[in-house]
Amino acid sequence: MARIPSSPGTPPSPGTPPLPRAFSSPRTPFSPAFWRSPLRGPWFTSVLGVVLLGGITVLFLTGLLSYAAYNPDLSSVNDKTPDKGILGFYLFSWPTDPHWLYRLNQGVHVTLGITLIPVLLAKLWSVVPKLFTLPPARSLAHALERISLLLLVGGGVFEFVTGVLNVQLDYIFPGSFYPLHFYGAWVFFAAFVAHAVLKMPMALRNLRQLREEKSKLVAPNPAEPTMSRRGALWFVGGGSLLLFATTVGQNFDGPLRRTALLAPHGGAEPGSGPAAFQINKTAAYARIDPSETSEDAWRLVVTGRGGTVRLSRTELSRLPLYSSALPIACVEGWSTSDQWWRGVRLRDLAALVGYDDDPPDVFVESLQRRGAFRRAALRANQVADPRSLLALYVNGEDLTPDHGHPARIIVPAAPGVVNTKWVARMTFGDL
Ligand SMILES: Nc1nc2c(c(=O)[nH]1)N[C@H]1C(S)=C(S)[C@@H](COP(=O)(O)O)O[C@H]1N2
Ligand SMILES: [Mo]
Repeated sequence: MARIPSSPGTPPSPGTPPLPRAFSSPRTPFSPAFWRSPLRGPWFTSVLGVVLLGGITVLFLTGLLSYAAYNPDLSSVNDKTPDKGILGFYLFSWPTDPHWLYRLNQGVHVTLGITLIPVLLAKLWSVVPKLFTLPPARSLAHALERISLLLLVGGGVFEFVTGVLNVQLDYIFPGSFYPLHFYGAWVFFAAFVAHAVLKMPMALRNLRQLREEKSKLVAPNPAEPTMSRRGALWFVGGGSLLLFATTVGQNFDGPLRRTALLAPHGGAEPGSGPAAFQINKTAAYARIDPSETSEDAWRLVVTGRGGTVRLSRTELSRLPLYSSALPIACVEGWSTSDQWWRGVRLRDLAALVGYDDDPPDVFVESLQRRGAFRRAALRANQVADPRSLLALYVNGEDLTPDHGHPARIIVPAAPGVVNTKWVARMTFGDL
């Protein structure tokens, strides 16, 4: 984009007027003349800033909601950030309506986050001379401003990097991703709010008058322009559009999913047939031993105040069965459209062990022996919802091993994480 001397002291290219003495070599990033792009200036920075103001606010809110969706205050197994303290002040019982609530929330969070990457990078590029200002601090107020800038830039980059790594590398830091991303979000957002409050009036002025104010961002010795400012914005916007177009498809089925070239859960659906929708962890990955899931070996153990019941899969399939059309919506931002699940209502299982019309919370454990998502707690409102099932079938066929055979949980509006697969044990009541 901009022509920047490759090394300090590079002679000016032919055609460039000779430099005033003050701007000539030696040049380092600490001298304003080092930064020569004519694109830098208050207008360009302000446009990007306003886009990020809206976008990052939505990212923060959907991120907080995503944490609440786990019902972390219900049970320690749901809480991936147990030391959150007062940062959990806003938590609430996650509802079961509308049934696509988490799908929408997380689709927006991840898709928007990825789409904003070019805007974030352009914004950093546009203000990079400021990061090199010397002296580092002229006064206490200036020192505080620079520290907040460091938290802003560092926090922003950290949130985008941890988010993308988690999506792309499939829980590269199991368990630790959540606290990193959660605490990082609070630090980043605090610096972001301070920055927005301080800069907003100036940004609005910059946008309205469309002429260059005196600003440290304007290169004192600009290079020849290679594109216009509007052209640069279109370039950034085009990058965002490209990322959006190659990500958003992971929230849909069929041909649309195949457009999600950048998403690990994009592309073609796995296999064919009724169970050909995305799989998070396969049975082999979770080390589910087929000998433990056979009709003879597997028993569902249900416990409550009325005692314990053990049911084979055949016995379960003779209980009243119901259907619900519900999606799988993963924290990583991919989701399926509604699938037809068929199985036993969770509240009917509660009734079997002593809770006739007051279904309580339930703690669900999988056959899986290792892994952060082998157990989860569901709240009473989720158990009571007639669409919440212990599913035995999906789309008219037996569950496949990868989708949780012999039985798996499916709950409306909830994150994929609580839809425990290969269920072995359910404990109703005091968690
Ligand atoms: N036992 C067990 N259940 C699990 C998981 C797991 O790792 N182990 N992953 C969960 C997550 S994170 C998601 S998104 C869904 C995915 O369900 P699917 O593979 O059937 O699409 O299963 C959930 N159930
Ligand atoms: Mo997930």
